[in-house]
Amino acid sequence: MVGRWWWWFCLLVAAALGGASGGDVTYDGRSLIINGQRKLLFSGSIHYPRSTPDMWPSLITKAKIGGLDAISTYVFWNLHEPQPGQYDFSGNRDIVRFIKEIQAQGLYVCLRIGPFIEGEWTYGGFPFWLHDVPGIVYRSDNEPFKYHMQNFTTKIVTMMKEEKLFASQGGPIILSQIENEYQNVEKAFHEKGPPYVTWAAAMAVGLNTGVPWVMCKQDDAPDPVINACNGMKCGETFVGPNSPNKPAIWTENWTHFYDAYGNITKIRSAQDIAYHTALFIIKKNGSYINYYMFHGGTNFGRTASSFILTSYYDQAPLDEYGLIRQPKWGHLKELHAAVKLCSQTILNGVQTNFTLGAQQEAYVYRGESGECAAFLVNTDGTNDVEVSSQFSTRSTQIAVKLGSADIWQEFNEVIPVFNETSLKSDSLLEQMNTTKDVSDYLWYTATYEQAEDSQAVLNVSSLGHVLRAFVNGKLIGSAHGNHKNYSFTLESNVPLNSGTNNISLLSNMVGLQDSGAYLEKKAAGLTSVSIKDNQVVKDLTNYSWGYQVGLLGERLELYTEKGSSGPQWFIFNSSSKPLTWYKSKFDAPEGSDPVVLNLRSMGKGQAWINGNSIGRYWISFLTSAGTPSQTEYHIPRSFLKDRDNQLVLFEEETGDPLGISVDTVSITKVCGYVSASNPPPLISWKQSTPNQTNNKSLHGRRPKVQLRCPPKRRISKVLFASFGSPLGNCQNYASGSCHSSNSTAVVEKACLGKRLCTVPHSYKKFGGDPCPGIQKSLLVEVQCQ
Ligand SMILES: *[C@@H]1O[C@H](CO)[C@@H](O)[C@H](O)[C@H]1NC(C)=O
Ligand SMILES: *[C@@H]1O[C@H](CO)[C@@H](O)[C@H](O)[C@H]1NC(C)=O
Ligand SMILES: *[C@@H]1O[C@H](CO)[C@@H](O)[C@H](O)[C@H]1NC(C)=O
Ligand SMILES: *[C@@H]1O[C@H](CO)[C@@H](O)[C@H](O)[C@H]1NC(C)=O
Ligand SMILES: *[C@@H]1O[C@H](CO)[C@@H](O)[C@H](O)[C@H]1NC(C)=O
Ligand SMILES: *[C@@H]1O[C@H](CO)[C@@H](O)[C@H](O)[C@H]1NC(C)=O
Ligand SMILES: *[C@@H]1O[C@H](CO)[C@@H](O)[C@H](O)[C@H]1NC(C)=O
Ligand SMILES: *[C@@H]1O[C@H](CO)[C@@H](O)[C@H](O)[C@H]1NC(C)=O
Ligand SMILES: *[C@@H]1O[C@H](CO)[C@@H](O)[C@H](O)[C@H]1NC(C)=O
Ligand SMILES: *[C@@H]1O[C@H](CO)[C@@H](O)[C@H](O)[C@H]1NC(C)=O
Ligand SMILES: *[C@@H]1O[C@H](CO)[C@@H](O)[C@H](O)[C@H]1NC(C)=O
Ligand SMILES: CC(=O)N[C@H]1CO[C@H](CO)[C@@H](O)[C@@H]1O
Repeated sequence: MVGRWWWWFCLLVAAALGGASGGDVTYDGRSLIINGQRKLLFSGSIHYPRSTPDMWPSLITKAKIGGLDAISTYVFWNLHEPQPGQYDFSGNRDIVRFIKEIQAQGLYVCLRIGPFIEGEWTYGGFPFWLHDVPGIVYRSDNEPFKYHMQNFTTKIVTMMKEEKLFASQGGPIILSQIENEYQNVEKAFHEKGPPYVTWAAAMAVGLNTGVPWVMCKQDDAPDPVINACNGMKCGETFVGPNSPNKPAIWTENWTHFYDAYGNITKIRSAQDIAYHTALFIIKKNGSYINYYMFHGGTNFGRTASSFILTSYYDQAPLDEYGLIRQPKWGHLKELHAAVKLCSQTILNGVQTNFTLGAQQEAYVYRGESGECAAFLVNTDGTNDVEVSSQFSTRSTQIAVKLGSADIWQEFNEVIPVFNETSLKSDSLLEQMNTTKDVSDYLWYTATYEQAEDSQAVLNVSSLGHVLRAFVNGKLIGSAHGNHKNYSFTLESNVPLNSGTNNISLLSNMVGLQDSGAYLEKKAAGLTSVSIKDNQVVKDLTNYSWGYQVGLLGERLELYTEKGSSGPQWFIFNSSSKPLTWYKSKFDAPEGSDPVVLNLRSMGKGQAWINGNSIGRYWISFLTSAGTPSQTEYHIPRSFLKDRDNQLVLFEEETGDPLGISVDTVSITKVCGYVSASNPPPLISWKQSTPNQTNNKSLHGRRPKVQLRCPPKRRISKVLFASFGSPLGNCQNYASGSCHSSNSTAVVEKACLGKRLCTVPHSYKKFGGDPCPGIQKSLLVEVQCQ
């Protein structure tokens, strides 16, 4: 998609800048109106529980410098109300603190209450206790559900009002969301769907927040609720507001796409995001664009939904750790700055458009006093037009190796047997209904009598997600589903002893499902078990089963300070067994670079630092390229002390903890590229003939390469510099046939020892034209140290 681009041009700037707090918020067919003024707003999603409170200020600052006007967040019901009527707003659940931090930095807030949020968040944000409310049918015209939805929505709105956080009260919240992409499931609820939409809208509006509500992906959102678009290409796909006096709002312009275990990250280019954003403004009269995500962060603990990676939207403009990701962040920043300069003309002017070429169009906005703004759009997706770009390379350095056996201790999880379990049933129980989601794990145990030793085949079907089968204490097989299909079967040879055999099947969930209709009816766990012995199949599905919810290590809270200092631990035994807890200690790496736990040598499990879960890990689930989806797991700095940090792991497979290291992450290289025809020549025209281009092209800015190392780092080395016709791009380059021999010397002089430097694309600077008649580019990569 390199070929598509937009460019802008703005005359007689009528910039109106204002503070972000307070004021009446209304809207018309063009935009939100704040304090009587139309607004063209860029927003970005940052979810408070996917980072830590000490990270919030810098994430918000980087969003603001990147040109955002607003931060959008969901509200996470299952974090806030883990039990009915018991609320938790501590630590990274402190939504009021998060919103006040945004306010302090002068940005607006879009509060997406839901309270169904999907969001790749376990159970779509619903607390699991809803499952046991008698007669409940989620997200439909159902009294028990509506009661609890209203109860929680009211709780949040009341809290916000008490803290005076709505714009109508002088606060930063300018927009709220009720429900989430309901139209996707509405049909499944038949006649219970439409009245629910009407009810949800009226309930929300009745809470009198003084600011507008939106429903995303709900084309028939009832007045005065605004229908909004979600997706990657709202500039092409949005059907438009359902009333001429509602503005076009894009609540989720996906900056990337979420990742599941086994998936290869699909990168969405900066140019593609910016192109579709510009298109939405131009073609759909868009006036509010939210990037989903601007910062993704981390699914700590058990908060990821089924099969979703612990790392969330690492490819967003701010990466998982909050580091700026180039070129995405910088390219969007330029778009924002460009649009901002002309936003009043765009919002209040009259648009005309005309053709410049087969696939090039110009869109011109003219204001009342003659000011105008133009966008040039190239829809040609095939012809390569390289946009000037800045790249950064992130790398990890090993800080602490945990490779010596004497720093580790272990605890072998006990495999339960039938007669030691307290919960019994004559059938295979549904997993979530049995665990109530207090643990990922449920043991199904049985005994099996056998006349003589034999080789049999165990056959288990599961609705999800992972199974490890043990017979007489030995692992005989494992199997798992995937993000597309949670179901799977396990078929495994099993040696049976004469007499009583102990069958212990560990069924393991990797987060609850976050989407779809009738979530309350979803099922997981085992659905059939049989043993085939001597061609005779014995069906054990309706059989005497004993259950254990969770692990012994969980009951002992081995991951807490207290549990990890208990007497259960033994010295490390290098012959690793499945289902083993490991613990060790390490000192925090010096400095302030983000810290990760590199679990490259492990299989699957969960990790805790000083009692805080840093999430599930799954190294052994390989992508089609044969690599793990994620090996580095974020340890927020605030989880660490200077010395003696307690690391506890529960490993389900036979991982080797001696291969683990604690690493730091930093931007070590930055690269810039610019070519002569770049930026594309801006056009000017006479106001009387707007469809005529003046063939005298104007360069708005002199092309240059700008290099910027992260804070506290300086340019220590020029890795590559070529003024001429370098081949490739920042990710893969080489010198071309034309190359100024002065390239490296010129860049070294301009850049070495500096944090920031600029190298103009100019013959003079390089001591002359190295190859007249050939179009020149400049590509520079430097090391930051
Ligand atoms: C919400 O429910 C709780 C108990 O579950 C109750 O104490 C509270 O009054 C309810 N709030 C509203 C606004 O209905
Ligand atoms: C994972 O990859 C598969 C195969 O390419 C694709 O069908 C699926 O949509 C991907 N899932 C996610 C969550 O990216
Ligand atoms: C955008 O707004 C203009 C002026 O109000 C209107 O003529 C045009 O139809 C709108 N375009 C879309 C796609 O709604
Ligand atoms: C002007 O814009 C409209 C709406 O996007 C489009 O249908 C039309 O083809 C455009 N005209 C030109 C000349 O680009
Ligand atoms: C379980 O069965 C074994 C023998 O199969 C027996 O030794 C043990 O006492 C039983 N445990 C319980 C709790 O019944
Ligand atoms: C959950 O368990 C209860 C009884 O324990 C049963 O009545 C109900 O049908 C079960 N629900 C599901 C979805 O299995
Ligand atoms: C395993 O069990 C399933 C479900 O009962 C059955 O469909 C399948 O044929 C069985 N496979 C074997 C090899 O017995
Ligand atoms: C089954 O478990 C019981 C209780 O732990 C144990 O006494 C017995 O030896 C086990 N049987 C086999 C064949 O391992
Ligand atoms: C999911 O996997 C199960 C077991 O492998 C298989 O029977 C089923 O057909 C699959 N479902 C889909 C939708 O692919
Ligand atoms: C725009 O161009 C067309 C043909 O190229 C011409 O007929 C028309 O007069 C022009 N419009 C203006 C306002 O100059
Ligand atoms: C390098 O710069 C010097 C002047 O500073 C100039 O004479 C020379 O031609 C330049 N070399 C190239 C290859 O451009
Ligand atoms: C990756 C992905 O699912 N992209 C989707 C984004 O949304 C557009 C429509 O808005 C779809 O066409 C894409 O497939």
